[in-house]
Amino acid sequence: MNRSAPPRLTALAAATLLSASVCAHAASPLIKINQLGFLPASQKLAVVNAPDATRFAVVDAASGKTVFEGALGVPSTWDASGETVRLADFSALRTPGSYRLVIAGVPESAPFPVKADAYRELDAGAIRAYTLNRAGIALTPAVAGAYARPAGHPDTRVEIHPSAASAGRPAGTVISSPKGWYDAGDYNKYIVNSGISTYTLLAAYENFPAWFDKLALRLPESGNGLPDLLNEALWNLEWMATMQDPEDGGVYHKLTNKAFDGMVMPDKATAPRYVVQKNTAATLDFAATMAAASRVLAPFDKQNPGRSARYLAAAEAAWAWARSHPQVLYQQPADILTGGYGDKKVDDEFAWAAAELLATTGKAVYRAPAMAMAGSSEQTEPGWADVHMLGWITLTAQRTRPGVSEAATAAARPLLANADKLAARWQASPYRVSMARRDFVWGSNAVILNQAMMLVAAYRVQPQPAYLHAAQSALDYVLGRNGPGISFVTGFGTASPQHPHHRPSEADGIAAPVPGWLVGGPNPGQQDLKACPGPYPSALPALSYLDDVCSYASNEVAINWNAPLVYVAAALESLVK
Ligand SMILES: [Ca+2]
Ligand SMILES: [Ca+2]
Repeated sequence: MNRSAPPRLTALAAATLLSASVCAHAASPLIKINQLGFLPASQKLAVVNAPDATRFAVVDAASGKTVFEGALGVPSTWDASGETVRLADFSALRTPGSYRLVIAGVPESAPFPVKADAYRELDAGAIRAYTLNRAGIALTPAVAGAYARPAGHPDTRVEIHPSAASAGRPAGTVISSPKGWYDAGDYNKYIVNSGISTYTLLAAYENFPAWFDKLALRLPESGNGLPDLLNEALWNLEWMATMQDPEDGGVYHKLTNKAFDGMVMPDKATAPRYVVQKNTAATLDFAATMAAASRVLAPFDKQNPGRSARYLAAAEAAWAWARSHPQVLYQQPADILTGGYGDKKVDDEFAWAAAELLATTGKAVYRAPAMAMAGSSEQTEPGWADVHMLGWITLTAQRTRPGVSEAATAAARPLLANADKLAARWQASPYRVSMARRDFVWGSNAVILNQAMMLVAAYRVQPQPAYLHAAQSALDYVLGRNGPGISFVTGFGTASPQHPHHRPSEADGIAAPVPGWLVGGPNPGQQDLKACPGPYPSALPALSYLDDVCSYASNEVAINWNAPLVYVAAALESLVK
């Protein structure tokens, strides 16, 4: 995934790509629809790339009998894909069943369901993708089925890299730092990206506990008294806790090889491992995540007495280190060639960490820094390098906790303004998606799902139907209502990625990729052209996607991309009534 500074396509660059593009999307279906279907009460939209068609029908998939008919919307051209499309709206169809969308002169859609719990297996699969990406554990057939594999990367003997040396831990000191998730298609573990990913899973539980309490995941820990989502989050939290220097509270940036492993299974990758430079962003992301974990895990303290307090103490020690080292920016050492995750701006990390610490402790000292970024924002969604909006989610959701209300009120204003902006863009879009053309960046599928997460957070403050509809559209988008017309989640939907840039998927000898992963998605930056001999099918932003293992810029997987998928699927299951 993209671990350098997040690129943003300029309008000029996008226009250039648009004019230079060729029409090469003949393989896309003409009816584009969420392949996993809809909840009975969902808004139900499909995009039809047949400008001359005027009517559509929904038929029972088995009998062919028409159950709904309607007029298509007015034709409109989506600049991101160059297609002129019409919308089919069959939201009024609420009867559970299996259906097809039928339009004269156009190949009909694959069958799709309308049913309760339409996204249950998806949500479970998206969480289990983390399980299958765990470091330091053998995955048994009982847990992993066909994807069982030996343990890799025990990380019980990890060296302090010279960039991380301190008086108490000089270079070459060996520490133990086991567990955690592999970050993406590679086998390294990065605190910055673990922060937003783990927080998002914790927030999913904190915001929708009833859904996750009944979502069984067949984990090694299942049945231990914790909800399975929290069991999965703990696998990474326990690793993160080892990344803090006990001497001073600072947090190492990453646990890494010197260079990326080859395309081999985890147990075949045995290069030496290092922890690298403590810095402000990693330490604050750690503080925020541990403060959230302390709060979310507090009701389950009996299962591991003292854990909640330990995590809070770790968070406060990290905060103190960052306050006394406010501008230590990550510098990739010359001999380290793995993902950078360098972040030049840390005011957002300060705001987020303060927000989590305020929500957990209620201490007045965190209030002003928690409110420091409660103004308007050009950014419409969080990402690993820009995390202040995560604080808005926590502050507004935890507004009744002691000491939080003032900061929650301050955060609600920009949260709602942001949702209004996204909803307006969604309403105006020919595809009915909240993305702007500039959002087709590395990991664009997570951009739209993080927008949906912000829409959901706003909906929980002020239940405007448009916020929820726009969030539904984001899920529809990644599950099929998109330029290529595929579900971007491995193993889910009638057509989905077969060749993600993911070492286990490539090396395991199983034809189907490891399931439950959201791939990065369309990215006209095409930063992997040198690695990809096969050309992309199109340069147009929404069609610039290549289902090839070479395509780390459009077809990699990553823990921070799956997290909003977990959140949004749970939110829709919980809120669409
Ligand atoms: Ca930042
Ligand atoms: Ca495979």
